[in-house]
Amino acid sequence: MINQSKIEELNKIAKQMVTPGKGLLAADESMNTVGKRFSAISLENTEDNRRSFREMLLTAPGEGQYISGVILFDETIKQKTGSGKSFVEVLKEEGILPGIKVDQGLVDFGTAGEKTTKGLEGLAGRLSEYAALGAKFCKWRAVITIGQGMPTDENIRQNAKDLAAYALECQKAGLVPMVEPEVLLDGNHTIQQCEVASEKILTALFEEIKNKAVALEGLILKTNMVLPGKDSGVKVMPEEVAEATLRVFKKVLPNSLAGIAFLSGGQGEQEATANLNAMHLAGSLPWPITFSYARALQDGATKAWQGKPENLSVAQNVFLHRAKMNSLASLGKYSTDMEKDFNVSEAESVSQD
Ligand code: 5MM
Repeated sequence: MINQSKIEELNKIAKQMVTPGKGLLAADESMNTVGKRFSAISLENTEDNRRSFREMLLTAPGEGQYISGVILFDETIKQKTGSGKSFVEVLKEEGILPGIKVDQGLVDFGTAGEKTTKGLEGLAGRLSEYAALGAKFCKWRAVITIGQGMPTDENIRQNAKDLAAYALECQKAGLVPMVEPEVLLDGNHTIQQCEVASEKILTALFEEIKNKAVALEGLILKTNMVLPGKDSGVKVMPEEVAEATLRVFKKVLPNSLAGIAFLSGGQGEQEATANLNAMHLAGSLPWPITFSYARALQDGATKAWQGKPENLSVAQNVFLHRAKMNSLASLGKYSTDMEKDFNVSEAESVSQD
């Protein structure tokens, strides 16, 4: 059981994470995932290139207007800018909360391709280390696969139990847990199948959260929007995505949950923005809802950057534009016309040699 004064502190941080008009940047890619992003721009996956990449994202001037928190990776929370300032310090100066991914990646569950997430072993020790480094919140991602006979009830239950166990450990350590169950976009499933899978995992997750007496006021849910599979060939309008997603949330989520932040999951940048915007046009909601994107905030900036110092300021402008569009979407004030105001030709004139 978490005591009341700790719950109040957690609630303060959680509220700050979902401040109206702000959202989160997920910059917690593990080594392999950064490697994939870098191979798209033909950049070697070295420690220094990863540091420069994070520096490009974390030092964009004024990003604290749009970004409330950044999820860092173990290596990144210990790194410094080229001029020697720690990334944690850089974020604090912008009024941004430093967060940290504390799961240790996916492992096989059964033989059909389902996964669970490892990282509970030694978690308490890692949490106190991260808290000492300045982290204020944590993230743990579990993935749910839709396919032949999947997701299984066993996989849903195990992921829900692990997420709840992680969340309780975080709260004991004074860190706000962000629980991230992600129903993957991969596959040719329908939007209805995604809705069913999303409802199942969220139902199980909030049952386990209740069983463990995790304080809802100090908890952030990071999850997927309800969408058809990316190989289904079906395109749905933002209104339909919002309707299906909010139907699940209203059915399953307790009102006292501190907030919700979406992952982008492989949606295009503008698609993720438009879908978030639509959530805010569908009437008032009991929870603040915002973004916690990785790819949908980073892709354009990464392409503009190409790993070249001479592209830094253009790349940061691309990033700031995307952050601003999502900030507006988190208030229901975005329209696609706003994309035209951005000087794309400047972003395209970067050196790619
Ligand atoms: C940054 O990507 C995170 C996963 O990284 P690894 O697979 O390398 O561990 C991921 O948890 C991320 O925070 C969310 O999935 C959101 O990212 P997207 O790109 O889906 O918005």
